[in-house]
Amino acid sequence: MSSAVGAVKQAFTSVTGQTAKVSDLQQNTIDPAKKPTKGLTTDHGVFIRDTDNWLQASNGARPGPALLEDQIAREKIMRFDHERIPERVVHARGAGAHGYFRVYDDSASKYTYAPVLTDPSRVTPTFVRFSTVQGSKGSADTVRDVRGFATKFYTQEGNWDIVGNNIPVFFIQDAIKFPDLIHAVKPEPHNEVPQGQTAHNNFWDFVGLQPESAHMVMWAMSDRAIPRSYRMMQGFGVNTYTLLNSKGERFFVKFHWIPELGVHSLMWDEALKIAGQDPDFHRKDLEEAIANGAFPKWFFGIQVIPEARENDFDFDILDATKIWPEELVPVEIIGEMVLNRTVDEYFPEVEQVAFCTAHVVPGIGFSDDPLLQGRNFSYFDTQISRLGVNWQQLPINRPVCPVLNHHRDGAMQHKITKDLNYWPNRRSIAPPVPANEGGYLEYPQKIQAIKQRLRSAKFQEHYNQAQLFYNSLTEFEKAHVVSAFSFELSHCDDPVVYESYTKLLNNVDFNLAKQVAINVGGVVPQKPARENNGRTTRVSQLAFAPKEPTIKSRRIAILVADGFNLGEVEALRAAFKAGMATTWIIGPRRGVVYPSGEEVGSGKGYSADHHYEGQRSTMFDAIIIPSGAKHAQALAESGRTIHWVREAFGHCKPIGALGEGVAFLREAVQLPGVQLATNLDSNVVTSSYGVVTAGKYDAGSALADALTIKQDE
Ligand code: HDE
Repeated sequence: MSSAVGAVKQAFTSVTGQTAKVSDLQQNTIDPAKKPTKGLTTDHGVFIRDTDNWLQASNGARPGPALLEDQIAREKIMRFDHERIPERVVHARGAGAHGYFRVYDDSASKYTYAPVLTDPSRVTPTFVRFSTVQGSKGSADTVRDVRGFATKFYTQEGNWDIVGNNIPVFFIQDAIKFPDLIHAVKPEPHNEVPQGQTAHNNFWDFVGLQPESAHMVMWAMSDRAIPRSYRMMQGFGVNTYTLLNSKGERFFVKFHWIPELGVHSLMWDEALKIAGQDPDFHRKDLEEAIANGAFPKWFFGIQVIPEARENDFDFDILDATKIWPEELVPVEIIGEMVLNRTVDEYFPEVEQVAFCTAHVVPGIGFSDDPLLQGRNFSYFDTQISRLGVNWQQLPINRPVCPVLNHHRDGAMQHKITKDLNYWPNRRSIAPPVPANEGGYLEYPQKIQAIKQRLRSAKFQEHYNQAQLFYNSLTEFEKAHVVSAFSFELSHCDDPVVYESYTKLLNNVDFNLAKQVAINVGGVVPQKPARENNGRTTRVSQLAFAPKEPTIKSRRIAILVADGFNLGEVEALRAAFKAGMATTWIIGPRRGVVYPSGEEVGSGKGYSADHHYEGQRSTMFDAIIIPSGAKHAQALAESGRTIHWVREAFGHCKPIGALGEGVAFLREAVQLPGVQLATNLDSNVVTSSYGVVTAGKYDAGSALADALTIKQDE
């Protein structure tokens, strides 16, 4: 095993991240290393003598009929037959990790009395599950899709779940539309195609007839839907919740997660390739970062609107297809979450974790957001069919505070609760708790209403914010949106579908609609359908760049052939390690590669982690080509390595080259505009198009710094 891979594997097992929830889970964790028995047993605890041969009636020379009587074989097979549970109807594919949440101070106490949001001395354990939406459990990670970002806070007052996404708005305004939306999004019913994509007639048919989706579709066609990493995406509660303070005042609130590392995406071409090269790319990325101690971190923010300002906006603050632009309602950062522990076993933790928007704690409440109201019903209901009515007793779901009530029985009841099981009862078992002692208090909201089905007036406007979003992107982000629409609509073969969507797009942006319509054969608009309505500041991903550029947790490849400069590679590795990046040596073979001065085959070499085909440049954030005459020549003679480097350049990755490596790079990247170092004796760094080169390496020089160029630049 190569050294870097070994280090990662070793670190996986040593990460502890002990929180109250992790200790709680340990009651249910079996560690075979601690030898809980001397060996194999049945589920009822009897030692098993032979687990390889089914009991049979045989004369010993040849097999005879298998005997149904073999209770050990039967248990083994029957238990296996039922290993699967239904996958989630949406968000089936996911990855999870444990962590903790804390607030910086009590500044939110003006809005809420929930200790999880106001008590800085508390460390609240969390579990987060990230997911894609459309694909099934076995689909690829890097598909174009919305990402789920669901957080369970195990607070001392009970569990609180923010079941959010990485996009701040949603496709529909009323929960009753959800089954229609998801039927249209999912693979088409006649042939179950496509998987992990929305590039098909039914999705575009639906959203074309459903203009309230326009804003969300813009986000889904942007770079947000192909994140570089779960660790580099924002999270949003999306729905409007409420906060209640100790004076009994109510506030409307939206929840935000902002990643410490900034918001970064893959390029579409990379995403496509990684889906084949490493379908578990995001899952592994999360594990690898935690294992290396580069714990993913998000700042937690709230946007707050007091009740008195509820009607002050030209959109309805209960409409989940709208953001609250930050110029109007700033995000107040009040805390942070760190993920510091990978799971021990996927199924009991990531698969069985079950979120529910209705899980709130005192001081936090709901609003009349019609999407949220429906979600509050749906999540509990879906867990019943996925996990059974006692789903909240599962180790990953149970709170860290005590639970006592009069709910009883049901499949897989794990608790034995003594005494009376109803209220009121003569012994005062499990009495209700008054609000001043912690009982959940609903806000006494005044309601004067007519029972009816409706969309209120402000819910009828659908294009202002779709346009605001597009206007606020940089030119290259806009170009990506044009390509995404063109890809998706090209996969629709029904002209009714692509013609109607290209028509709709003109309500968002004239140029966008024109370009997409030309590309896909849609309806090319002749003039803009409406006025252009301005920009907002915190929508483009560039707005979230970290204050200090960082290489923390980035994957950097050093591309070598026999004859490379060993001293340089070792110095670079040390520099990257200090910056908490991981370095991967990619060579002509996994195993020994020979530096200059060593005879090939002498056995005295340096270990490569992968060969050129094993991990392509798509798998890395930056690549480096060190010096070494023979090595550079060997690289230049291989079509494979030239393609490897060209792809990195095409994907706008930072590329570094030194000495003779520069000549190879010139060969690979034949662009006249790219400036490369020419003097082999000089340590002066040239830098253009994200390509940084120098004649020779100067330990700690500008080169390592230059390599921190952000991916988006
Ligand atoms: Fe969900 N959603 N959803 N959703 N959702 C589910 O619950 C639903 C919506 C989100 O990692 C299901 O446990 C309705 C918005 C995430 O386990 C189900 C509506 C947002 C996850 C369900 C919505 C989400 C789910 C399926 C419209 C972003 C995965 C399995 C009213 C704020 C959680 C499950 C995990 C999962 C229903 C809309 C996020 C069926 C009815 C808006 C992250 O209950």
